[in-house]
Amino acid sequence: MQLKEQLIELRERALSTLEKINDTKSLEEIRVAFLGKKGELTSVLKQMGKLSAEERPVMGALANEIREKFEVLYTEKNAKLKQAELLARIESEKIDITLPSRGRPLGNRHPLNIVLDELKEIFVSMGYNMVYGPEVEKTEYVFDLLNTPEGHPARDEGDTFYIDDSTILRTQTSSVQIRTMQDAVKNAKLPLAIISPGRVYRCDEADATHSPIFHQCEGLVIDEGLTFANLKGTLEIFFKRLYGDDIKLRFRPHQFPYTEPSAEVDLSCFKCSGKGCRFCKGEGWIEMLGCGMVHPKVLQNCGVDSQKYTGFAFGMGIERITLMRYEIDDMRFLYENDLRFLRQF
Ligand code: 2NM
Repeated sequence: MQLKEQLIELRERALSTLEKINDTKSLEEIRVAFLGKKGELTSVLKQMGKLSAEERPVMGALANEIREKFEVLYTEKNAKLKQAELLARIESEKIDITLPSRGRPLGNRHPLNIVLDELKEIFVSMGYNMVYGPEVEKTEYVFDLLNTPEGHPARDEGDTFYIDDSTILRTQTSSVQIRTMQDAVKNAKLPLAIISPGRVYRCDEADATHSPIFHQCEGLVIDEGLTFANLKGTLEIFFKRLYGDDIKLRFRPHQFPYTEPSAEVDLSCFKCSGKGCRFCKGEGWIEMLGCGMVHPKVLQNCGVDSQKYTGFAFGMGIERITLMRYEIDDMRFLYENDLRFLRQF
């Protein structure tokens, strides 16, 4: 076949194929098959060498015209198909933003944290600072400096989680008070008033009133001229703020190695107001905390001048305060993470 006829046949075929194409992928295939390095038009052009000098420019012009025509149609078609494909994609990926969202239910605070926050708020409003310390402690800070020597029942391995001979999980937060007193002496920061809320550990079987991990808040005030009257007044204000003005406090003599004199404090029963009921086991009173005037030996152990300063301290269990606050009769509810319980607060 003559080159001219080949070119014309090629043009008819290319243009009619182009006409029928309906997607960009096939369009690209056609472009390669026609104009690519090994494309049909290219291979026809390679035969130009065989032509005579007169024929060559004529055929060249025809080939160029075919290529230009193809390219114009190709560009038009490509734009049209791309636009159609984009629209199809937008349609298929459409998101219905009018659907209502699934919602994220808000959680609520744990009763222990509600009580802890109230307690902090009351003491901070009375001028106390909050201090924290390590839960893994040296026996020196939890026992020795607190006037609790070796052999004392409070150090018993049956009650305390020992890590080694001189390291324990703290059984009370008093080690924070010891560190704070030492620091206050070193940096001339006396007088001081602090609370030390935190987690403490004891080898107890979990039951309605015990847990091996629980929370305490201890307090310590050191100043010149403090007496037991200041301690009583402070605790009275605290519990009235927490439970209301009707609550009564009863101080019973007690013994702690780190305070002298010491007392345990009972509160009038929230259920029966002192008449005696199931909750207070007929007593009318519920034991709530321990307290006392800091033992002069403890002050001296921390470098505090016990001739110049006196101090009072107290310690209370957050769980016990929480149970009473919300009339919960089993401590285990606080740890079971049962939403039916937790959602009530
Ligand atoms: C209690 C009861 C009574 C107490 C004493 C001290 C310190 F460090 F000042 F000596 N801190 N905490 C204390 C006193 C703790 O818990 C039932």
